[in-house]
Amino acid sequence: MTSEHTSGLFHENHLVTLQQHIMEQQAYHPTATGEFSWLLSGITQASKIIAAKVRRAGLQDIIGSLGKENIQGEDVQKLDVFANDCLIQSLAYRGNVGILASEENDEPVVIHDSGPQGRYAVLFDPLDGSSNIDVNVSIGTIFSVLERPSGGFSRNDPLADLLQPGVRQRAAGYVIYGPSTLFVYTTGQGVHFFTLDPGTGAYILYRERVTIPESGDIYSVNESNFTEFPRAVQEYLRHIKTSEEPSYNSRYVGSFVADFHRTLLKGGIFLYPQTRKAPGGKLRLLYECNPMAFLVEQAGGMATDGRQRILEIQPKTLHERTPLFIGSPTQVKEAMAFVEKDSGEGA
Ligand code: P6P
Repeated sequence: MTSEHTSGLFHENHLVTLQQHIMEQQAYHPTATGEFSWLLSGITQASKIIAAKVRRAGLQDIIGSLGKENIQGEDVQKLDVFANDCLIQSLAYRGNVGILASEENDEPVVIHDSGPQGRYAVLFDPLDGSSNIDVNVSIGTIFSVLERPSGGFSRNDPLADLLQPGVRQRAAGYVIYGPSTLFVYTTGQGVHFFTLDPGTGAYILYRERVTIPESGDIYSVNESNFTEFPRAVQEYLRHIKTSEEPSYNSRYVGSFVADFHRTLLKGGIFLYPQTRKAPGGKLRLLYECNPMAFLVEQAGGMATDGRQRILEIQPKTLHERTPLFIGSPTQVKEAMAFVEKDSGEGA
């Protein structure tokens, strides 16, 4: 059957589910037997349950706050807790996940502290952008997969197994709960998009080896923090606001997964620099910035804290934050040039 006879949902004339695609990826990881695909199917299973809940949020008492704060000092939404429980339940019984770490849990959750069952660690933000839930704006789940350096044999120090630089990630991705539910992932062999087919409950390949435009005309930043940004960032923003070639557009959803996804598709730059309120930046290194940095580099883009690759930062604590400049190489390099120039002058 030639391609013009297919609905476009068919990849090289056959429909590819996420499971098939992950199994194909196994070929690149000879050491990872089917267990890697089994682990990722734990994430997709949880995402389908979360997606169904998010879609019905207005019909059930699942919108709004639980009236308590998480370690980040943020108001915990009911759907945050639901999503967190889903991911922990789905991943705890994969038989190869030793440690889980979540934005919603102060400490890591140790599932298997020894043996091959403990081979992988999964870190996640279960429902990023949850403050947007009650205004029906896209939100998402972000995940990062590490292999425990001890090969699953814990040194009774789960944190040591988690505090690895982003270059060590085995897989990363996100689910965006928007007009459609998309699963985006990489295992180091490119970035791939899958759409959840509500009719069958299957994730179907939608785009393979997605690349970010080399340059883009959209910048994405919370402008209300302008006066709190470092001088170099203010200079950079003044520069792009007066730029005519390209003439920039501003887009800011306030949901990292949505802002990142648009940047990946249309190019440009997303930045969350340090501010007075967040002197180390707001976004978390291990389960927000590292996964997105892995994805954007796999798509040909860049991610830095203004000075160094995000993926090379050696984490010191589980919930640490970092300033973030991420997107098309042209825009990220230009932003870094302003930061470097400023530090040169400041030196
Ligand atoms: P601000 C959502 O709370 C979040 O963690 C990210 O999803 C988002 O990019 C950021 O915070 C928005 O922060 O300070 O602009 O509201």
